[in-house]
Amino acid sequence: MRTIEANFDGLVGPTHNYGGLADGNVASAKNKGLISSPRAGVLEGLAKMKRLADAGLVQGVLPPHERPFLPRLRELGFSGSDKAIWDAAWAADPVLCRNLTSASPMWAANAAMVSPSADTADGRVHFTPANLHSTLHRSIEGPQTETALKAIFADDTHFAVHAPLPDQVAFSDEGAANHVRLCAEHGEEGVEILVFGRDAYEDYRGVFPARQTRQSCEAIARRHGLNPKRTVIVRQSQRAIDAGAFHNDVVCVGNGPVLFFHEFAFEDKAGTLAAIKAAAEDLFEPIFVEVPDSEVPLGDAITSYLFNSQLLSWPDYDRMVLIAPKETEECTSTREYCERLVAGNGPIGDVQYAEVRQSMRNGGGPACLRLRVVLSEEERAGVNPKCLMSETLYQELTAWGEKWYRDELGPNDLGDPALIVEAQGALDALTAILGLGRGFYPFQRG
Ligand code: SUG
Repeated sequence: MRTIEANFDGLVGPTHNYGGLADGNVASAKNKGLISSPRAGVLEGLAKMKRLADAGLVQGVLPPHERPFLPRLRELGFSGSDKAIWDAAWAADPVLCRNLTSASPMWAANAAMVSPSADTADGRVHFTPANLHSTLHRSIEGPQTETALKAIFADDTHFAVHAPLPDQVAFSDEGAANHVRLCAEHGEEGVEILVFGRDAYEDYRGVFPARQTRQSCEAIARRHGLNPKRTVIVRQSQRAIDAGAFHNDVVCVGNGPVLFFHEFAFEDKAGTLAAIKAAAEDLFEPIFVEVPDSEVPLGDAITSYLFNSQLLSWPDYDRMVLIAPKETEECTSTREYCERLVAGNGPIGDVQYAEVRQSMRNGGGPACLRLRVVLSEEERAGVNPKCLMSETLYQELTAWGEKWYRDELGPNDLGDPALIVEAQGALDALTAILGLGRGFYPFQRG
């Protein structure tokens, strides 16, 4: 039976904007206040999904969340109609309102940590939705992500969708962005690498926050039933975090036996590589593709997002393909590095550039937009088929985005209550397209 790696991409939401909300994310800070184009954003995302589906890869869709998130305002004491709540909240606390309007669930790599069935004690695919405790605008994502995963991976003979970790700073968790799985073949037992930025019990001092704790990684490994012998929990380098690598996937990506990473990705590089080798013993020989700082300075890696690429086993091709953002092509050091990379005889044979500029301006590259889920054929048959990309779904979602999404959204447009009506209309229509069931979103439950 063939086991594949599916990519589930977060659909860019109707309120996509540049809020400057993510501390430690250089692009988010730099582009704060720019005019966004939600329509261009959703179409770019769909084009990327279509490209992978057309190549024969399994591609899924994760729905955007309800934004602005009025249930939080109700919890915080605002009452009345949606418009009354929004008008009052916008007048009283526009910063809070902006935080509740971010389309950040599009970055599906932060939706959850996922362990394939080949790695787990009970032989099911395990998901832990991320609590995203570190940022106000993302800390509201976990419960809706859990609902979405349960709607898409509903069959509990194959799938275990956990609740997010406790919403507490010690268990701060950012999902698969800090997780790499190496293996010989997707369906075989692999090595799971969980990367944290700080220990919850230390007095962490950095230029920027370290979003993932060691304790959250340990808890996820336990609840997913991972084999301790095949699990590596390592520290991201503070140097990388301080330079703006707010997730490990800004400096590292893996696929199959290949780990592609920047020289300064890990706090203890030698120890990390030795631990991975030891964990892979008897399974496969890891292939380390290390990018030296002398060839790609850390700053270039972060602005170009070279590592925030999708490293993919490509149908009918014996080398891997790296889907990198256009910005990697536009940066001299990374473009030249990629040219040398594919000209060599290493495991990566092709670099293709994808235009995801709307997302990139918020610090989200091709790898941020996708959640990887390894699925056997049987497991795949248990996935909600309406969420899997096809020519028909692509056409439907394109028409849907063109109908409902604004071409432009500026910082002050977020105060417009008409945006609530539009966003809810769009999500109502989407619920039907993706077969998620009425009542999927809080606003549909009344
Ligand atoms: O959490 N940006 C996201 C980007 C997430 C990228 N994900 C991965 N690396 N996997 C974040 O920093 C910016 C939102 C704003 O400023 O409007 C934001 O949340």
